[in-house]
Amino acid sequence: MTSKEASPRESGSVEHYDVVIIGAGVSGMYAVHHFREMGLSVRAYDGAKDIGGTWWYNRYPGARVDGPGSPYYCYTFSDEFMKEWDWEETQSEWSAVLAYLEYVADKLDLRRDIQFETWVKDVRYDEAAQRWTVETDTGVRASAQFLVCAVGALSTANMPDISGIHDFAGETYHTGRWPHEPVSFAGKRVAVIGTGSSGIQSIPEIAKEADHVTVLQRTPQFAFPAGNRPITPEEMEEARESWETIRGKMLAHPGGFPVDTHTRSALDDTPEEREALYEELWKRGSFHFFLKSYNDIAISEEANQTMADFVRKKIREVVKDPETADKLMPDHFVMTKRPILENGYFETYNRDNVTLVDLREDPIERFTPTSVVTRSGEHPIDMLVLATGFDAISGSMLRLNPKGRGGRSLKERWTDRFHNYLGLTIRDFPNLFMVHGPGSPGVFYNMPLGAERQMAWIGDCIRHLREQGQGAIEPRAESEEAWDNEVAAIANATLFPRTDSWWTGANVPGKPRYFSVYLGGSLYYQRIAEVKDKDYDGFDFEPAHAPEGAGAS
Ligand code: N01
Repeated sequence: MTSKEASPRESGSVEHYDVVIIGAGVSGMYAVHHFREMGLSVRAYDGAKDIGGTWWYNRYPGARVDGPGSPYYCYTFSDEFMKEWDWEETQSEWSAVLAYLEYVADKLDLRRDIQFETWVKDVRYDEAAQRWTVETDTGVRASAQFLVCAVGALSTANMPDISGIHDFAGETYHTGRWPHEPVSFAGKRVAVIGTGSSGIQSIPEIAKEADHVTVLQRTPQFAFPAGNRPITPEEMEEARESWETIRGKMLAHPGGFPVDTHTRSALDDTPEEREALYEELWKRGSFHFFLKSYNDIAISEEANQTMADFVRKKIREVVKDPETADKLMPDHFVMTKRPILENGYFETYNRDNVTLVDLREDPIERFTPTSVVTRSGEHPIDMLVLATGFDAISGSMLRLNPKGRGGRSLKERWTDRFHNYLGLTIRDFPNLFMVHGPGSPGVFYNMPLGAERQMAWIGDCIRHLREQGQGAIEPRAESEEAWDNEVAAIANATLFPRTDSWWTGANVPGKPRYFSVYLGGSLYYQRIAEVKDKDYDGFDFEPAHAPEGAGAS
């Protein structure tokens, strides 16, 4: 692969780049490649020791791709990767995804433009220079005309605010910050808080080894068979041969996956027909249940109930103790919390060494150095696993807390809503671009592909600015308002906002409570292309204060 990257300049102790990228996960890695290919000088910073972002940190037992899976959770821009890389399972383990990302990083020699173990402490916009200045905890300082925040939609761990939790003196781990050293559960009594994807993936694995597992469940969840299986060499070969067609399908599909879209309502079928389809998809596992069933499960209460009842019935069939099964019955609209793929989760409750505590009836009252005490009594424990998720979508941007025009911080700007335009830009924060942030399809889209598509738009925008002799771009206030209304109108036509979830910010106390994801799927990419084609409609430009190259690289 060719690269025509420019060199950075140094002045004093400040390094100058065209683009600074924050984060070296799936999106940040692609950003390094994309902007380098444009001939821009780039530098990425990441607090971790190596590439991978969320895949670097989420290495708890059982962690796997819990989406439509391999081989389509991957970069699509290089035919070479598709030709060379063999995926071995449909729901790849975290280590296989990380191995793939390492292969990509080696292939593109990405690490030479990434500085690891470097936490960005402060980023602020210098209005006179029309540049971002970056301060890091290693003392490295940088300046760039453009700031790309690839900080991760699921990166900032949500530490539960449970009174007395710090009184517990035993080992404590968060699934999203799992240690790189082996963790042994053997002979230990383990409590797990949280039954989202991370809890549901890790609990069966922990239970196989631990002396006892106490699951502290706040909300019972719908979970579907992961249906993980090996990918045969023939299947891999077939995917390679039809890669062009597959890629075309991914680009056309609302979620970025190579599957046909739903065509009919659940209510068009008789109960028998529905049951037969649900049964067939249940047996196939993975995301087939959502991608290949009906088009109105997330829209119509009645349609939703047909699927919800089916899954509740399946849970009852598996869990032998009726009282435990009762506690496991989800009572929200199915799909309106992130669907979860499970590998033996419900069967785990048939084991003698697993106890389920329903926190809604039996809340945590306190911790002691050696136990968790709920209303009904004391549970002695040696280890606490927090599978409590993330301050998702907006949390990592707020943790970065850039300071824009007039030194105003993002925390001050985002008190009530996550104001943005196109899910990419924010007023008062010129030349700053978000990837997978609020207002974009982010977590509702195949994330590597989404990153490629957002980066293409950002690259075009940078090129436009440079060609037009402009120094800065930022959205107008009315553009942000109109975009917010568009995002809300799409979401409000569905059942999603009616359930408490990390999509609505309900998992983090004090967070603005609304559905901030653009739910229009691939329509989003049409919308941002329209804005570009209309010469960046809805944006204000500011002419370059100095010719490009003076103060910029
Ligand atoms: O987090 P979650 P996650 N007291 O927010 C509970 C992706 N992912 O890490 O539902 C008690 O879903 C909380 O309860 P409630 C995937 O997109 C991908 O599991 O808020 N309980 C919930 O049960 C996923 O959706 C992969 O009432 C508390 C749990 O903790 C997303 O990441 C693997 C609590 C958190 O569930 C997040 O999943 C894993 C409290 N104070 C995840 N606070 C792969 O693809 C929270 N909870 C590999």
